[in-house]
Amino acid sequence: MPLNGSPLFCEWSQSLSFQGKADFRSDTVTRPTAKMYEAMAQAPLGDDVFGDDPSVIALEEYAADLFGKEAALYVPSGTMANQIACRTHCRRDAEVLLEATSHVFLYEQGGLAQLSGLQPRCVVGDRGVMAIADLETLVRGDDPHFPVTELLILENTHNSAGGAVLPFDTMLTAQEFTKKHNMRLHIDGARITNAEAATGIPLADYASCADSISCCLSKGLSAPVGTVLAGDREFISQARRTRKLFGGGMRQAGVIAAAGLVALRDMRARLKDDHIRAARLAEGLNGRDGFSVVAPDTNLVYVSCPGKAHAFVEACAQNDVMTLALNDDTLRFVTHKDIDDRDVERVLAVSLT
Ligand code: TLP
Repeated sequence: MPLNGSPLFCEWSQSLSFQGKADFRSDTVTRPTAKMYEAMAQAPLGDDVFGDDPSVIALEEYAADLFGKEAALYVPSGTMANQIACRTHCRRDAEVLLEATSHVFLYEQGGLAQLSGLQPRCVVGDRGVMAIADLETLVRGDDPHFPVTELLILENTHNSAGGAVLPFDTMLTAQEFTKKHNMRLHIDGARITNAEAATGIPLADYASCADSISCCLSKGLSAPVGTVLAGDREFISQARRTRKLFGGGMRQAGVIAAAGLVALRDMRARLKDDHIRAARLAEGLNGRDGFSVVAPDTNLVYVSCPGKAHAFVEACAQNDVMTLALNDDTLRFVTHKDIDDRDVERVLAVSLT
């Protein structure tokens, strides 16, 4: 039965509203679509730890195909996908090269060390882009004093670099570099679908550069929860073991995977609308009140506003606009499905005076 007309759906859709607030804190706040609720209500279920949940299997097969990889794994979050990938790719005496402002390094509680005993080695990038040639000197020689340089992580799009799209050339160079040194390459592709929307480069092309790639379903794609991790069959089978170790085996997970499948199939095409709104917001905020904003590639708008971020968040709140101050000098606005043109104008109407 279609859910749209049912009383249950009406109840749900009321709880979907942001009570009149425009929530720019993250694209993670996006609510599921009616089609997702419908898919969830009708999802055939099994037990995913036994490997027999048809809705999880359907999502994993679709994701593997979309990313041009042999297999994929459904996991609860982007953080878990990254941590599973690192743990699965690396031996215990390994070192991981990654960008100094990457999500894995900054925002995952030092999980590489906490969960897997891995040593991170950071490289400062330019808008998130590491100069791959500079990594050559970081590869450790064969010496029992040293950890083994085993993994390189790239983040695309790069969150802290303002949702910057990593140039495809950089990804190809990184692939060459990792192959040359018998290393693995993981892409934190939490927002790789935003890169796809911005460049038109197919997800499978991005994925072909790497040994593994994650893709969040719960950000701009609007599923309530979940991330897919794709790679070759052997990697995914080991990753499935690691997922269990990390407590990510989810039983009747089909009920959420069904929404994830709708997200991956239907929600990518609209992401460019978020990019257009982000560009409009950036343009409108740049130069006012001493703010400066670099034109965004995708849906993240970082605003440099020395000493004014908390005051602006407060002024926004007075106008039913929610946003984040990363510190008192930097604001972040994120556009997504539940932000429309009027919401952008609401931000632009906020004044500090
Ligand atoms: N990013 C969140 C916060 O954790 C900062 C956000 O609101 O942007 N990789 C990247 C590049 C991310 O931006 C995020 C989430 C993750 C991984 C982790 O995803 P989740 O939140 O699902 O664990």
